Amino acid sequence: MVVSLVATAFWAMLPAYVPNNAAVLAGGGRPIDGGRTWGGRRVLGDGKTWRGTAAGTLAGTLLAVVLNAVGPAVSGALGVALPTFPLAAGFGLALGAMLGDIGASFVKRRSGRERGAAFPGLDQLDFVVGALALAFVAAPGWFAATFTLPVLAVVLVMTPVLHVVTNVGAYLLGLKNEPW
Ligand code: CTP
Ligand code: K
Ligand code: MG
Repeated sequence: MVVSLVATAFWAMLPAYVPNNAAVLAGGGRPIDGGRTWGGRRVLGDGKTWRGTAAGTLAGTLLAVVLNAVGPAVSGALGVALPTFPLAAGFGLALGAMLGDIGASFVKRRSGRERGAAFPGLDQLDFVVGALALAFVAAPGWFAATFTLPVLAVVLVMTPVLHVVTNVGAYLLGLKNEPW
């Protein structure tokens, strides 16, 4: 029961977990805000780029396609009926994760935090909220069937833990400038 819930939650969120990491690897180039400021501060900052956003969205969407291909084998091995992703769901999770992160940067700049500054709580959940919201809009039937209340509860507890672990890992590997 618990194994099934955790496996389902993790699998369903994988297309939302990968985009931010892909953006770290692929990011750079022209910032989305084009250097513009609002109220004396950058609208988003140099950490939100077109290339990182496109790469992250593509990576998450492609991952959903790959998960669909290997899903039956993994489901069989675990004895858990893992969800499959309609294209709209994979795309919604991936783009939503990126948009949630971008929205958080907007909030951080408005509250005076420079690029890279930590905002505990927001940093760990911004992309989850964005991913779930856009998946709900893009594929409502799939969303309702997949994210039952117990699965949602696991997602909200598990994601911050995974986020901290992957970001500390990426920092130790020299891929990220800050461990958050
Ligand atoms: N990145 C990107 N485009 C995005 C998101 C991330 O290019 N939409 C890349 C940037 O190189 C960024 C790095 O991934 O510096 C780390 O992402 P993140 O921690 O989200 O950005 P920060 O640089 O910390 O900026 P912010 O304070 O705005 O979150
Ligand atoms: K972030
Ligand atoms: Mg950061």
